[in-house]
Amino acid sequence: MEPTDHRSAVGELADDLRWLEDHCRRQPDLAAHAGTLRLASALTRNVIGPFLEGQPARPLHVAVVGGAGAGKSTVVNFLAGAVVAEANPQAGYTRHPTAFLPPGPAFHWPTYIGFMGPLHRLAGDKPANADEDVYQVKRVPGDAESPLGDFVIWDCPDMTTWASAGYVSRLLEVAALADVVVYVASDERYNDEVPTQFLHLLVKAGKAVVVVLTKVREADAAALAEHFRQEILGRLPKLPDGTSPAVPVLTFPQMPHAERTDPAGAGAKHRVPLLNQILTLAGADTAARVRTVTNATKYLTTAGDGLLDVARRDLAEFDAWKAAVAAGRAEFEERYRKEFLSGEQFHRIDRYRDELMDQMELPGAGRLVGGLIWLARTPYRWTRDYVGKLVSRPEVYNLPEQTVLTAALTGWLDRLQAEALRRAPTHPVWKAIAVRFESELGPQARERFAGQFRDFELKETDELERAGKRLVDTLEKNPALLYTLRGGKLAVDLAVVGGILYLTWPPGWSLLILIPLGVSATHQAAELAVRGIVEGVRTRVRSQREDLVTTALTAPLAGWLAEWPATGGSSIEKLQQVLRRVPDTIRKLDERVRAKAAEWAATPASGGREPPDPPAHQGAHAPRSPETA
Ligand SMILES: Nc1nc2c(ncn2[C@@H]2O[C@H](COP(=O)(O)OP(=O)(O)O)[C@@H](O)[C@H]2O)c(=O)[nH]1
Ligand SMILES: [Mg+2]
Repeated sequence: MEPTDHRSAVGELADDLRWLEDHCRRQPDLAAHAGTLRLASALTRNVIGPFLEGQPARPLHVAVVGGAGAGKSTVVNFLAGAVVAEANPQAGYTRHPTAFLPPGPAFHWPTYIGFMGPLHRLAGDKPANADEDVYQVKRVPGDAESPLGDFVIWDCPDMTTWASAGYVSRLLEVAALADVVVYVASDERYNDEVPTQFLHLLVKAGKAVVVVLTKVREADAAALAEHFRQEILGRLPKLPDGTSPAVPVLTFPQMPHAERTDPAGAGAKHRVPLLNQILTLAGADTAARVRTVTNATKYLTTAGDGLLDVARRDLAEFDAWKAAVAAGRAEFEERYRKEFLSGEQFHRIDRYRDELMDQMELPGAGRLVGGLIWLARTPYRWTRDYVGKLVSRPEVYNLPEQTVLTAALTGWLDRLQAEALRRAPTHPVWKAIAVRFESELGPQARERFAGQFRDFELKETDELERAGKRLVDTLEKNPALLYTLRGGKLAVDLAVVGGILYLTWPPGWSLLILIPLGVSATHQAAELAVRGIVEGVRTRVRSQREDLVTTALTAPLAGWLAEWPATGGSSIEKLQQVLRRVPDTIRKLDERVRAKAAEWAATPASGGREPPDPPAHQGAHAPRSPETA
């Protein structure tokens, strides 16, 4: 990859995952999966992109997340050491994320293109409940040296449902960005399903997570923390090395108002352990950032397959459509065979048969002998025609070919439409087909078929003509064979007559019966031979016609129908593209991140942070520096 190739790769991957996310959002039962995809695309644009672009490690980001009313804003205030976030009893009050920058000199806010995706930085101040795709940046007031001096602290919207495209997406955007996540759960709702799923997702995505259980009665603290470890964290999948992910669990007690609103003073005894945990977890800046980025690519690499599951499932529906098209085609061909081909006599061939029989008759002088023999066959001819009329069944009325083909096409399309309608509620691929069937697919298919049919008609006439001609031409172009046959027939006739005369000598009245019988028998034999040849031709023509229907009509139409849902900028076309492209891009970015991480490791690491200031409050827990923890 060229030095700047990562930009297009990052943009492409983030866009592909975003597209897949939107695609999933259209299927309500895939809301959680859409969330996973959102996290993946946000990791790409907010973590991998800036890292490859050479953004410095500072500032690190700590995101405070959790269910409604869990105490997130309260925890944000404890991290900041001042009341900066609006703690509000109203659930779902915070609708967009707010970043709190530490006091002191402004630091470099990431300027990477695509950073935070669709979220715009809000200019000016807005209440936290403004429900827009924005984030706010505020500064922690005061100029005290804060222990989290190089962290941006994010207060996030609640995690209550996967189904909201709005604030869940904003939350995921920030969660992806975070180097450390503080997951807040209150004593009364610590095992709510959706926030727990969210916690699991964050841990699986390799985020450094600290859990804070709030509003816990002092007496229950240890037991609750243990219970949480067992029940909530215990359900997490093990790491590849067989250990469980290390997620520290802290408890915040029910705090009186005075403590809650004075985190650096009266509340410091609760604050310090939390700060310690975060500093411990984060470690040095560069190390923290490298871990955030490498965990992000690791997650994308291992979760990539799962992320694309939906795309694969959709393509499986597409395959089901193709199968329905193929089944319809088979039915079409079967119907053509049954309703037309089996009953079709190709009468044009009979004309060639008569021509062939005529050719067997002798020309010139031979015609006199032939005429006499013909005369002798008169009773046979009459009897044959009479019996023929008696035994021949009236010809079955065969439907015209075009009628059969048109009906078969209607059957094929009706069957497909019924299938699309039946499956429309189960999957968007079918729904899209069903919606566009009446107005687009049906008319377009008929139009194509009509065009193909004209072509088919020309070819079939041509084929029939050629088969018949070949029959007659064989004799016409081969005079030796023709004369042998003619002479042969005459010779047999004469031999039969001679034989009868010899056997019945002296001639009597019986000859009048025996000679016509004899020459009729030879003629009948000749006619049977010709008929056999002609029937062979008829069979060949029939199978040629069957092939022609396949190559000129059903195969091209089936091909077109099968691909129809994947054309015209449809989602299937895009799905195929995404499925091809995403694993490839993830691999490229992974390589690039590894290389860059190795570069960072080679340069002297920036040092650890100062431990938090000892709290003014008496009896507080002694702060631990990250190095000694
Ligand atoms: N009594 C008491 N109330 C708390 C405590 N922590 C949070 N609260 C209240 O719980 C409500 C929700 O807290 P908040 O931090 O806004 O939660 P968020 O919705 O997760 O941001 C607010 O009214 C807080 O004042 C606590 O320790 N004790
Ligand atoms: Mg809040």
